[in-house]
Amino acid sequence: MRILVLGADGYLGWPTALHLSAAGHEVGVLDNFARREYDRELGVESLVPIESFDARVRAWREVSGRTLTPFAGDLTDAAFTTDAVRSFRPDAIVHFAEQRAAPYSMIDQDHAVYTQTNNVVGTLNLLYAIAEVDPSIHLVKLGTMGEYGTPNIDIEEGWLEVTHNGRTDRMLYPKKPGSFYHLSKVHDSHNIEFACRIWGLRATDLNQGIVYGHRTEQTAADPRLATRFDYDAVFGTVLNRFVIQAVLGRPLTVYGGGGQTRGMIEIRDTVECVRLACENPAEAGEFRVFNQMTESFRVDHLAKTVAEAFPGEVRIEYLDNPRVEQEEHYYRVVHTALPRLGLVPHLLSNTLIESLFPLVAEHRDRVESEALLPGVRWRGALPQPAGAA
Ligand code: NAD
Ligand code: USQ
Repeated sequence: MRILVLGADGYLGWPTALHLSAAGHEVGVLDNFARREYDRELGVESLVPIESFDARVRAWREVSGRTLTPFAGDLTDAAFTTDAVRSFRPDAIVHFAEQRAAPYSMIDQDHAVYTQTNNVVGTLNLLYAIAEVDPSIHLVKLGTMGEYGTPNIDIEEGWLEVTHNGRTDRMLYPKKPGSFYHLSKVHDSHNIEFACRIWGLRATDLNQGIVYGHRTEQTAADPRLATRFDYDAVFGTVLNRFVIQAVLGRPLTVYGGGGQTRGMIEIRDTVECVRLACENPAEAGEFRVFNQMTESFRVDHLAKTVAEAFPGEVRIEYLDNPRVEQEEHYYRVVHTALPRLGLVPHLLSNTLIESLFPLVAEHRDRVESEALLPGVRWRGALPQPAGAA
C-alpha cells in the first residue's frame, strides 16, 4: 500500500513510518517540526539525541535500502495539505500530527488556543483534502483514551447503544476529557464521524492509551534511527518519566493519591496496531473506533513497579496534584478490536523496564533537572477577576 504518515518526525510517527516501510509499504513522511520548536520554547531536548529529519530519512535508506518520501509543511495550511495528498496519492493516511501534551495545552490561553487551532484545523484541512483528492483514502487518526475520561460505566469502543424512553439508538460514546488537548481530540472525532456520515469517507479513530518504551525493531537497527524520548513534566509521559527519575536518583513524582487509572500500551504495539488498522481498512462511510491500549494501571502501581525493578534505592513522592482529575475511580475498558485483527500485545514487564535503565544512564547528562517537576497547574492560568490582588 501507499501510506502517508503525518507527524512522522515525532516520538511515535517516526517508528511507525519505519515499521510500515519495513513491512513493504511505500511510505511518505510529513512534518512541520513544531515538536522541535516546543523543545526550544521549554528549554529541553529529547533525552536520547535524534537526527534531523533529512538525516533520518537518508539513514533509513542506507540501513534498509527503502525510500521514504519526505514532505515538510503544516497541516493548518490547506493548500499544502491538499497538494501533499494529491502528490503522494496514498491508499491510507496515518495522522499523528498534533500538539499532544495535556500540560502544554493548559499553560495559558495562548497555548490552549494554539493546541485546538493546530489540531482541529489541521484535521479539518485533511478531511477536505481527502474528500477532494480521493474519498476512498482510509484515514487512520490517532485519538486518545483520554477522550472518554474516567466515567463510572464501562468504556466501549467509540460507540454506545442507548435506550431512552423506550427507544434505542447507536450514539458516539459520551466524552469527558481532562484537558484542552484531550478536548481537541474529541472535536476531531466529531468532525471525522461527520465527514464519514455525510461525505462517505472511511476512517479509523485509534483511541490510544499512554505509550511507554523507546525501541522498535527498526529504530534499534542504527543509532541514527532512534526516536525521541521525553522526560520533562510537559511532554514526558508517566511511565517513561518514572524510569528516568529512578535512574537520576530523583523521587518518582506521583501526582495526588496515585489512584488514577489509565490505559497503557508499549511502543512496539503502537506501530503494529497502526499497521493492522491500515491493512484492514474501514468500509466507505464507516467511522470505526478502536481502543488502542493493552492494559490498565493505577499510577501508584506504576511507580512501585519501577521502584521494585530498579537495582538501587528509589523514593516515591506524592505531590499535590497539578491537574484536576479523579484520583480514585471506576475504570473498565473494552479493547478487543485490535487483538481480533491479530495484535499480540507486549505486556508490561520488568525486562522492558530494566532495558530502559542503561539507555537513560547513557544520556543522563542531557537532563535539565528543573524540567522534571510539574510547573503547569490546571487552575493556574485562569484570568483573575478585575480588582483581585
Ligand atoms: P509528538 O509530539 O512526538 O509527534 C507529533 C508530530 O506532529 C511532531 O513531530 C510535530 O512536529 C508534528 N506536528 C504537530 N502539528 C503539526 C502540524 N500542524 N502539521 C504538521 N506536523 C505537525 O507526539 P507523539 O507522542 O508521537 O504522538 C503522536 C500522536 O499520537 C498524537 O496525535 C498524540 O495525540 C497521539 N497519542 C500519543 C500518545 C503518547 O503517549 N505519546 C498516547 C496516545 C495518543
Ligand atoms: N502523572 C503522575 N506523575 C507524573 C506524570 C503524570 O502522577 O510525573 C499522572 C497524571 O496526573 C495522569 C497520568 O499520570 O493522571 C497520565 O499522565 P501522562 O502525562 O502520562 O499522560 P496524559 O497527560 O494523559 O497524556 C499522554 C500523552 C497524550 C495521550 C495520552 C493518552 O501525552 O498525547 O493522548 O497520554 S491518555 O492518557 O489515554 O489520554
